[in-house]
Amino acid sequence: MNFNKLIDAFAIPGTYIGSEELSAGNINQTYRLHFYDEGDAFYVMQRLNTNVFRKPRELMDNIHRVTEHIIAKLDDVGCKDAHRMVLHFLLAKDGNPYVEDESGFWRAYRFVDHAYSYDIIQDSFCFYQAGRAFGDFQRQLVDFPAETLTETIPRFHDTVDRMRILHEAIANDKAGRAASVQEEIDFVLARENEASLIVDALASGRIPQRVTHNDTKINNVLFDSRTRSPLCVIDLDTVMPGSSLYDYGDAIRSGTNTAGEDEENLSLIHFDLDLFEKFTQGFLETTAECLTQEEIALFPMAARIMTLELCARFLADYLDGDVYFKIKKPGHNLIRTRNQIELLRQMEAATPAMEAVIEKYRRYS
Ligand code: GN1
Ligand code: MG
Repeated sequence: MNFNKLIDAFAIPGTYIGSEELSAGNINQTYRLHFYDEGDAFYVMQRLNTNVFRKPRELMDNIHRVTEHIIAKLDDVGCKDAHRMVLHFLLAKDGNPYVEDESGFWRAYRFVDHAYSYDIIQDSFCFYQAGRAFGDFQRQLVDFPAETLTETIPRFHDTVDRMRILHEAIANDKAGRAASVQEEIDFVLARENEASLIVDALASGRIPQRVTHNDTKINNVLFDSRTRSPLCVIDLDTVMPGSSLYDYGDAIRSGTNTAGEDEENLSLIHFDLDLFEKFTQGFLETTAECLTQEEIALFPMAARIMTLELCARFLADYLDGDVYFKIKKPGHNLIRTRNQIELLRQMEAATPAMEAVIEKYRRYS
């Protein structure tokens, strides 16, 4: 890949040395570029998948304004490590935070060095730290006018709409798989009445609309490899107006499952209440001044609804013939569906215990 034109368009300083592809992401194509500029300097150059993200300019406008807002806040408090505490996107010579050319839609940001992330939680302290990181993100954006952001993927966490899409997938049965997954379909549809809880609460104004990350999978927190403390949240493609319950719920869904969402052996799936407690503690400590009691009361249901949403999304994609989520083996989306169903079953059984945890930490708010 020849990056010379992009390097020029983004006016990246220093001498370009070389690039390597980073393969972690499932959706975009990502490269790390190495420069020498009175020392080694690294940047990430990323081609956005415009099939998934159909409004790339608006998406970059969202990300750029939100990160600038966080940078200003960090500067205000004189944060020394600010350049590693939030992603810094580069402006192209024309002033836009992206470059479009015949090879695609590109953005560039400073590589965060000496950092790592987890796909599966290693210990409860790191999940506590992740709770603080996602909570900090909410807190830093509490005064950002959410309504000025574009909803770049409409109805992304509208769980009712996700159910409608599942019904459509069942009716169309494009891959001829519906009959073989009747049990999974029944499980998900039996919970359809719960799907509307958050969207209804938002629509009625019972809970506020906020700036939310919307993809708070645990691997989207960067930790400092020297101090092990959280640095920042990454993967800002789905930053949009939403509910803080989406962020809290999806982090619980992805982080409390000790086997991860790709595990096929259902007996290894365990909803870990201790992890639930640690994340909740970290999240509530940092959001104490912004969340309402209504939002906090809905935490256990938020975890369940986000898990139900992923059950519906994975199952619908399996029925459609695996067209959205990348699969690494045959039946991968069905494996993920069954995995999330097992997790949801355990969350349902653990709901009184989750409520007791919330009671314990409510005092922070
Ligand atoms: C996708 O690609 P990744 O891991 O960042 C998806 C999320 C799902 C997640 C489930 C834009 O995220 O909503 O929760 O897979 N992102 C998009 O693994 O659809
Ligand atoms: Mg993502």
